[in-house]
Amino acid sequence: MAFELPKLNYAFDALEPNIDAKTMEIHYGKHHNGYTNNLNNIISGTDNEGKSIEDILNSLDLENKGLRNNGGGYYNHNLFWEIMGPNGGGDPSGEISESINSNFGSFENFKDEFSKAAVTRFGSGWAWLCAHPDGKLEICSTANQDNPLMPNGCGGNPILCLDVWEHAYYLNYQNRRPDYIKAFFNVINWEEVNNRLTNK
Ligand code: MN3
Repeated sequence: MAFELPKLNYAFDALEPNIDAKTMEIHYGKHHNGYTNNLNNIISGTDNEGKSIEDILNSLDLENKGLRNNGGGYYNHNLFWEIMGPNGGGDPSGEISESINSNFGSFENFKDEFSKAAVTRFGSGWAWLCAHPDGKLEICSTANQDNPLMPNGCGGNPILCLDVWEHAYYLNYQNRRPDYIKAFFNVINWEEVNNRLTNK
């Protein structure tokens, strides 16, 4: 069973003006679709065929650059689309709110630390929020399409991510990555982040 490009739960223009429709169309339809097709071609006929994407990434040989880049690209964008939405933004509520407050002191502190991880990732990559089994939340960032599930990652369960590749923002924000990061907070679907934290 091959991996499929997941259906978007909202229209390309649903995240305007924070993320523009053209960027969404190209990012989802070209970039994510490309990672999906490449991943399927790479695992076809190998031991990885039929495994979950999480299992593939957990047991990844980092020297396998094709699988690393495309398997990561497939997983990362799946999560990215899900944790955003047209009715997003605002302050988190429920368990995620309590967990953010106890791990980072306040939502404002969390925003500062997450934004810093996203701004300071040099070149292409991602910023992450991961939940560890002991209740600890951890912010990390990864290069290219690497992610926390890989053997070189911070581990834990990724519950929030932000794509800081230029393809994610350049049409609308050009070199202004900090403005894009600020806008991202207007479209975070905290309900979905909360579901991931509580494994619903
Ligand atoms: Mn991307």
